[in-house]
Amino acid sequence: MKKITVFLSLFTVASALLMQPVQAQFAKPEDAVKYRQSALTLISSHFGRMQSTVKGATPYDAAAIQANVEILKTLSVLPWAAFPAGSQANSSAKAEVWSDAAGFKQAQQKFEGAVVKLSEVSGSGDLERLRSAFGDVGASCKACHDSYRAKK
Ligand code: ASC
Repeated sequence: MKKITVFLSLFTVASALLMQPVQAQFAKPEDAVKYRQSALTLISSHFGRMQSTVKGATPYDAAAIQANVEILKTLSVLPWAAFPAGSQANSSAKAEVWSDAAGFKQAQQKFEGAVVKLSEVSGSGDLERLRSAFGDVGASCKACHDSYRAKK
């Protein structure tokens, strides 16, 4: 093999290895449970704090709402790597998280997409658009909880 071919092959392999996303690593199932519950708690906090604006009880500070939704967007992708098989115990996750992995994935994507849409209108100052996009995010939270979270 020519030197350049060897170099290119090694380069390709090295690049592929380097481009692997950093996988969430959990030493114990309970570490995964703690991680996802923490992320979902933060999501609930950053979602819920916009409620009074959406209800019209607090003035719509577009810059503040937009900054908050940016945080929510970052948070929205975090919980899903923390549902490794075998981590149902001591959590509210239903068996369907694993038995219906495709449906669970779809529910995540619906939520993430709704958050992206919310981020697109959050700085607009248009309360009606904010309310509608906020409602869609809430509906996606609820839909996933109805199917994949045990009732308390
Ligand atoms: C929240 C929160 C949820 C969702 C859900 C929306 O703020 O903690 O779980 O909204 O209630 O229906």
